[in-house]
Amino acid sequence: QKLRADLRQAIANGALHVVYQPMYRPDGSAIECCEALVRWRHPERGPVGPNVFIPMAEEMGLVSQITHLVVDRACRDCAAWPEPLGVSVNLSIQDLRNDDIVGYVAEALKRHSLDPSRLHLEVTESCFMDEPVAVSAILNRFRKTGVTIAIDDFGTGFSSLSYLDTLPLDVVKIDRAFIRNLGEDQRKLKLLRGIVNLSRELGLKIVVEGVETGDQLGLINRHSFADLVQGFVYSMPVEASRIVELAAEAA
Ligand code: G
Ligand code: G
Ligand code: MN
Ligand code: NA
Repeated sequence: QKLRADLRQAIANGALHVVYQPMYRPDGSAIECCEALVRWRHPERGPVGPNVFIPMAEEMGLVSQITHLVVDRACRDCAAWPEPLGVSVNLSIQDLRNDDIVGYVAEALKRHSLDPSRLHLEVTESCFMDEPVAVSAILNRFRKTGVTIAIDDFGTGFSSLSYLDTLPLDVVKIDRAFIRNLGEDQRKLKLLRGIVNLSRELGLKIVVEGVETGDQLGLINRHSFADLVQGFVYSMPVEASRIVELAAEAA
């Protein structure tokens, strides 16, 4: 209960922080985009993870305020990075229940003079399962404004593969569950190859998430499974200012 009150106050005070995790070309030769990840440092408890406080904010009806904060910071920070480096923001299902988000995003892009194509929005599979019609309507409106749309945590839900075709998607982010134990598991490998081939046929870009080891990266490269790689093997989430250095080092 106290934690909820503290969260409400942190949101009101803008006391949340945003870090960024780069998505690299598979050979490490460039960073193309960075995922914005929100952080909360509680004055007494220390860091509280978004796995804890995002569901709380959703229950409290406050998650859209967090989204607004993250969108604004992400646009501001990305505008200071070298072009065409992009930034990717996670949306909650609650954001997609309210048309206001489309206008808010457009204003944030204008406020920071950021080209819409540099902003990516990540929506999880479960959003589509819950409310496919409403979600696809709002994503279509976003698409018209020129932002890039990604489906996040792909392969963890039970969504129909037909969503890949019917929704206005540009990017598929394959969940890290697929990457774990990939080396030993022939069936997992075949499943991953199927998803990758299907996505490519549909013209979607593939981000493989949660790549932790050199072995995993090697396997992904041998099979050409990724257009971009995100994971600890390349970088942890870092401060916005560090992204410029990492981008220069990669090049
Ligand atoms: O950064 P970390 O691995 O702790 O994130 C845990 C979860 O929280 C992930 O599923 C991630 O998508 C989610 N998350 C992180 N930042 C945000 C955010 O700004 N908005 C929303 N809705 N989810 C976020
Ligand atoms: O659900 P989503 O994909 O938005 O979550 C991103 C989260 O994954 C971030 O909180 C980030 O901290 C975490 N993450 C990023 N790279 C790795 C990785 O290589 N391994 C693991 N286990 N988690 C990662
Ligand atoms: Mn994500
Ligand atoms: Na994910």
